[in-house]
Amino acid sequence: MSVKVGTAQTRRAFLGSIGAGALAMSCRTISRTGGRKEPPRPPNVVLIFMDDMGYADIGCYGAQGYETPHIDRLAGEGLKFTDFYVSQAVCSASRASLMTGCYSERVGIQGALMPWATIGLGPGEETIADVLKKRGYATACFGKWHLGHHRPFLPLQHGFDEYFGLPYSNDMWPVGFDGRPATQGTKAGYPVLPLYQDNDPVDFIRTLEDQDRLTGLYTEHAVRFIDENKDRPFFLYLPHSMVHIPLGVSADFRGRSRQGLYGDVMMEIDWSVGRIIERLARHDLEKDTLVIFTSDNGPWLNFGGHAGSAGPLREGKGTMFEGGPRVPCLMRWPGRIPAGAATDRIASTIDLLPTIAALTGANPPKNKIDGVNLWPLLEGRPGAEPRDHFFYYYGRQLRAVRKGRWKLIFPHESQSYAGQTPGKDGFPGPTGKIKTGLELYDLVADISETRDAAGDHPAVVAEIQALAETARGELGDALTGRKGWGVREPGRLAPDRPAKIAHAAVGGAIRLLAPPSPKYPGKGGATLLDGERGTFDFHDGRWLGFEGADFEAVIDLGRPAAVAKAAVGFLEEQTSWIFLPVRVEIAVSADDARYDVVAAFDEATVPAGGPRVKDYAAAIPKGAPVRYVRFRAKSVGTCPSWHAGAGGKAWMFADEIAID
Ligand SMILES: [Ca+2]
Ligand SMILES: [Ca+2]
Repeated sequence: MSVKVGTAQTRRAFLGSIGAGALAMSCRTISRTGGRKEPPRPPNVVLIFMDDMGYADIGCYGAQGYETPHIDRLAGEGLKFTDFYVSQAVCSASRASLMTGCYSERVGIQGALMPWATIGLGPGEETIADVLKKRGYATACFGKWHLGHHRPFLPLQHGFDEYFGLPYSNDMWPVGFDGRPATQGTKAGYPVLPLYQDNDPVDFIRTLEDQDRLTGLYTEHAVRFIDENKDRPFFLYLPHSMVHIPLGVSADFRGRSRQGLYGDVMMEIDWSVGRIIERLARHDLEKDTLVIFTSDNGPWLNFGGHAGSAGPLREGKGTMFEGGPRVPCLMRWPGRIPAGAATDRIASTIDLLPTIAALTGANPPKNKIDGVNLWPLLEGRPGAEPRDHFFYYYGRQLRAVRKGRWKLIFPHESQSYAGQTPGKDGFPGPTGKIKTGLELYDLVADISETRDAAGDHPAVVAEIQALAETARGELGDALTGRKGWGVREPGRLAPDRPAKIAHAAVGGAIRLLAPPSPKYPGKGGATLLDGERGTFDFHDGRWLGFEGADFEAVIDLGRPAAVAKAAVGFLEEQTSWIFLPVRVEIAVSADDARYDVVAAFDEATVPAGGPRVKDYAAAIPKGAPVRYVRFRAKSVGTCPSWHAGAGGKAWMFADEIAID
């Protein structure tokens, strides 16, 4: 604590002690702030991040049917970007880039992490919060994180002092689109949606009424945090769960807009922005605070009236046409960013970290990043163009590159909303597919990407192709089969034991009493004797999954042998309805007829945190030679009463049997 306060005081003391010579040297700084003294402390940063909000969902970007006066005020008193991009038009990839200043390829986070994901943002990655915390900032995240929900990946392990919110998307819950508990399909298999405080779940979002509270809850935390930290530099990251479906809004705003529930939710978000601006003003912090407002990707258009609008832009979320990655962005810092300004220069969320680091005097990350410092653009320096190109990745595919006004799209297959009838009342409609060729669009003359101009501008195509090659070499590209040399691994949860194991029965004969579920068949019984142990990821092909059923396997060593030890491993991942056996029994035999039980383990089924693997090992008493070893495991059968899936079929996952 004292370090943080001390940093601010040190800087203030330094500014107070500079002499005439130093003042002369810093006249450039003073002149661009209109004669005002430099702020007495590095600026606070408030970063408000929407979920699935489209390009045309704010008043000043053309929203219809509701007003957003507080958000528009950020534009009136700051800078409006018309050509601002997220790295990918999907939640986790987009957030990985926002937090690290990197294309998501570089940090190994793709798509939207599911509740059973065992990966997350790598421990070696430095986030905006990390760099600001080292600079002495108080840091907080209130809202949707979605960069890994296991403890090593949560905000407190990535530079934040405080966290409150959902660890992933608000639709990753066992509730149907009608708001009733889901009894079948993918949703039935989701765990109950937890609400975290710091590192632990403190509540659950079980109903649509619970969703109605989220915007208000996040806002109250944000306002309290500003109050508590008004005397020191702070970084407030407010990634709203809205306006991602299922939409939720408080009673104060329900029915207020002329655009249905979506408009109501946007009005509540606008209220929230107003509360934050008011709080900054109350503490006289407006001129000490950079406020940034943007979105993680464009609208999820097949949700119809429950989705936003991309306005003139083509397509939406999940595509790399402009409606997917191009989002509104407003930045306000009175006295430093000219009021009422607009820019059509290219900029991206990946540029926020280096920009903020430069503004605050924080050290940039040790690892290579992709972002550039946008400050020359923010302060309105004539001709500033800190970024002249942008790579549009989706998944591991480099789908397009923008250079200046031109966007070259590479041949790929994409999700498409065009020509589909959207759903309504919170239910999704279908999505289609579209195949593109090599297509060139002039985004200045043709913002909707309607006229392929590749044939008219071969030199532009060639120039952007060459640029694309640099990205493919460094960051990879699945469309051209390239692996990048500059990519880093995400963080992975891994069992605390070697992945490979040598033992006497590798490649041996095994008989299963009943086959595993066809959903998790591995390579059949051979999976249990291949010398490889399962990871924490039950999708890794190394586990045999048994649904609501017991397990029995018999190993035949081929001839009587001296056996000292026999063991078998099981996985537990309760959020995915996978439990340890309630009883494991290991028995040996010389003739496959008469078995002697050498060990039995009873396991109490109790609530447990993240995934774990447990090996059940028996020491075999010296005596008669052993040819057969039998493993029996009794399943808990159904999820216990305290579990979110109470009464549903429980899973049991077995892997490597080791014989020594
Ligand atoms: Ca999103
Ligand atoms: Ca194995």
